[in-house]
Amino acid sequence: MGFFKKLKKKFVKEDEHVQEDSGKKEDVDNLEEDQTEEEDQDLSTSTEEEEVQEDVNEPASEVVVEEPSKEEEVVEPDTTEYVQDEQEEQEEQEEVEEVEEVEEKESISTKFKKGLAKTRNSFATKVNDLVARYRTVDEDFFEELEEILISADVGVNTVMHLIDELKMEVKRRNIKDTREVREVISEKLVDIYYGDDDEEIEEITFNQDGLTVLLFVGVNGVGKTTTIGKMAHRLKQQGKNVVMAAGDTFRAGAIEQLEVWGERVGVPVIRHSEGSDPAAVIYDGIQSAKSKGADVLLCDTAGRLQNKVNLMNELSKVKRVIEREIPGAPHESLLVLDATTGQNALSQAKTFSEATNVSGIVLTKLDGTAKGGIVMAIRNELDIPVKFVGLGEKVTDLQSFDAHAFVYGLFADMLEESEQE
Ligand SMILES: Nc1nc2c(ncn2[C@@H]2O[C@H](COP(=O)(O)OP(=O)(O)OP(=O)(O)O)[C@@H](O)[C@H]2O)c(=O)[nH]1
Ligand SMILES: [Mg+2]
Repeated sequence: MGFFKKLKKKFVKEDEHVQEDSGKKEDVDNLEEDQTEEEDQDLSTSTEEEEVQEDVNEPASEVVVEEPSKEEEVVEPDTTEYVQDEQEEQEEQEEVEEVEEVEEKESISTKFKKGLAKTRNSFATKVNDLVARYRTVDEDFFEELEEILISADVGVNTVMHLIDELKMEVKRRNIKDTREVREVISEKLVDIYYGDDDEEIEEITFNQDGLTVLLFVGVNGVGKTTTIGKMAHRLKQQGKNVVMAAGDTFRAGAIEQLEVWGERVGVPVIRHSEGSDPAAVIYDGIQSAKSKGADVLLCDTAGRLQNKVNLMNELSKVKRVIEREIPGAPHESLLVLDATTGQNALSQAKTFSEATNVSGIVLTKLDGTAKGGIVMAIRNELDIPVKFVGLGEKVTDLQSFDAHAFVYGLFADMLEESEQE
């Protein structure tokens, strides 16, 4: 099967695919029916979550949504009845998760397609134009393709590798028509992204017994605080109990900014006053999260201090405090990079890696650039996984990175067009 067909099957005809794939079409249907019935009878559970979601989507709304999770925390009768309840709840939860997973899959393709519109428009236009001008695949064709890929920020080394692979594949399959090359490009991009790794989406490594601490680092303005807000929402949707710590005590207004996010997504924020020691804030954050029995602590940090050395020293100190309080923490040090800064993002990654041992990257503002190819460059030249991408400013615009969805986002128009051919 051609690669476009595969992507189409996965993303365009996602509905059928998801159901076929899981082999549980009926289960899912039944479950949806069950849920509607439940919703009719009992408006207090899932409907409440939907309302929360709606509020969250409207930044202007001032509704603070802390209550539902608190109520859940408080219920702890130690009777056998409770054990049964818990079992039932767990089963229900599993069912709900299954449905949510389906919904999540459905939205991923739309999210990536929307978020990558700028890159797709520029990249696809150029590729289509190239294909129109060259009927046959030759050396000049590859040279121009190379330029297009470099202008999309794919990164010189990655482009070289990609072009070599393409040439081999074209020869192997004896492809003469340039139109067919588009499909091979999409396939090779995914291959090169994953390399020898399994095609697995890398997400957060959670602490299996106790509090998971996620540290967010990156230069000023890249989107750390915004990402933390989005992440808090995401984790809450997954049923996790989240706390945030306002570790940026340097920039004026930084603490308040995180508090606004806290209110918006209904998550408590641990803060000190401006100018205080960030390591002390994070320490308090850990104590507070532990005493609340929270699952995840999200730590914001400053993007700029008096100078770079100070910033790196401060981050190292914060990290040491976290390590001392919880062995094995931070469970992730996520470096936030702004996709619109292009190749400069690579040098930022090198600097931060020295101070904090970056475990993954969050690439923000992919929606704001026509050079989304930077994802490929980061993955290939840094060998650090891109775990999440920011595809917009809304609370729901943080997505876990999936190379197939990414390539689908880049080639969506061509895929749809190829259906008509
Ligand atoms: N379009 C778009 N904008 C984003 C995204 N992520 C963040 N932003 C915007 O980027 C700007 C900066 O975001 P912040 O979260 O304040 O960045 P920061 O890294 O915390 O900055 P400092 O606190 O100054 O270090 C805000 O206007 C955000 O709305 C994204 O994925 N897409
Ligand atoms: Mg910030």
